Amino acid sequence: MTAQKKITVTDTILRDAHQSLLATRMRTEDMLPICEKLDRVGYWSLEVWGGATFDACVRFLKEDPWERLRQLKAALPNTRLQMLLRGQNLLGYRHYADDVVEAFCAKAAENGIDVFRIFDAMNDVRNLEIAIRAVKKTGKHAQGTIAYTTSPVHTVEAFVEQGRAMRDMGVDSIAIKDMAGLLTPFATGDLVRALKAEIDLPVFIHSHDTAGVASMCQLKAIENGADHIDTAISSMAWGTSHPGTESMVAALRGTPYDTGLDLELIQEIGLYFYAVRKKYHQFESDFTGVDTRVQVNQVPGGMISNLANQLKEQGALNRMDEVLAEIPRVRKDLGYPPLVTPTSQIVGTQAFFNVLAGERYKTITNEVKLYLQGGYGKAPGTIDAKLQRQAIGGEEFIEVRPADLIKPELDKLRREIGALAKSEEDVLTYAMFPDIGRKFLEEREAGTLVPETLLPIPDGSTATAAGGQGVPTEFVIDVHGETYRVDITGVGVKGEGKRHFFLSIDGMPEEVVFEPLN
Ligand code: 3PY
Ligand code: ZN
Repeated sequence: MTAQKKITVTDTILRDAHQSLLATRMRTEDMLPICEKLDRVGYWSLEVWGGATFDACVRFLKEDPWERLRQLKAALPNTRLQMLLRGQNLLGYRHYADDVVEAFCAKAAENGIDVFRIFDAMNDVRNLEIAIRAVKKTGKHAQGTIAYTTSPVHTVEAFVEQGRAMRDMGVDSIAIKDMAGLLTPFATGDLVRALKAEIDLPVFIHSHDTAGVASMCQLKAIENGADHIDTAISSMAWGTSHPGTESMVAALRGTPYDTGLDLELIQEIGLYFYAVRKKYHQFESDFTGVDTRVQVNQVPGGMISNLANQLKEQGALNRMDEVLAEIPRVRKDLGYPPLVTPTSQIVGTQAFFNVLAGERYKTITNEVKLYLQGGYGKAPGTIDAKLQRQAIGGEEFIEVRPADLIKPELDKLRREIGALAKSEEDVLTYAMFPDIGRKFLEEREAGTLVPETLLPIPDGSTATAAGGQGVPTEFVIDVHGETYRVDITGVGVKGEGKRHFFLSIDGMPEEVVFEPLN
């Protein structure tokens, strides 16, 4: 008889679930009403902040992300709040100076974060060190993360070595972060067993269900000693999101691994998010369901939808398969980086150019050049030497930790943003995203912050939604040899004489305004 070992749970509903399914668009107003119930479930933590949520708040929702955090903290007094931090990249796409990393971690802790999951896209532990140290200084939980991927250099031993290095930096736990859904059940069992044998720390499993096998991975992980699983409430689970919370709670109930969570309460919460999800229907896409192709091309769902948008803009959606085939080749040339922010974008965009230009590396993006120069850290495998020479010529290769070359920048940022910043948190918002951060602070000052428009919820009859019974609302149109499917999803009136039509063109939401000519 196996001894009782309660498996603890983090629910990702307020961060990764909507980041994975709804382009990170869930608003705070849809989170707060359900917090009282979420707080009673007994989760080990709720992931509520970080990843792309900071960017989405400032860019699209026109919400202050710090204020969101404070409101969630007040509404969830009994549950640890967790965030995803991109190591030295914090919540942005470049490395920041150490003083910004330190200030950011301190402020995140002060505003309510209890658990920091810290990863680096290259798994270069030098890029984790400052953030781990800064979190430890606050007394909060620092979780070291393995960004899981598969390649000839990503062996169990290499991951265990990374685990040891993070343990030596003082982390409180280790997360296996499988952002693309590449884990398979038996590989998960082997990895967890090896980590638990070497490292005396709790192991957390974060596995996206893109290939449809994540719950099997979690079960194998648990059988091999994992302590903790990440899930998402069922109305925003599976596909590119996570195994459903209710399903995992039910699967483990009455076993030695019982989570002890209140299934009926979670089911009530599930109904709430079922309704909330409809409000964001315009952000649903064809790329968030189960797709086993990820096991072959290693391209995560979020990355596929970005590529689809890029290709669509160029009228080249028909070249998707070529780009998907090119991505693993670029990844190999770059020494097999895991595909996660920002390397997913770096590799994806280069693959896009390689295909559309009709010649590989005819154009090399600035980011790929910086990567080949060592500007994001050490590549896991060997970089293609010819490509590296072509990209960086005689320029120097960066051997040191990239942020060693960045001077302290907080004072300069403070001066630049001046009186627009009303707090140190505002300075950090500007630090993360100088353009959209400044715009946000300017609009706040002027009282002109307006969130992007949400399309009306279809009531099941598109004809009614478009404003006329029996009027056709779905069309197939041909433009210059390309065929598009157009659905009219809604009609509004705004301003004098202007008429707004909400369309979906090949599944992408668009707003078109018709104006009278005179
Ligand atoms: C992020 O960096 O936003 C992620 O969710 C990575 O998986
Ligand atoms: Zn994730």
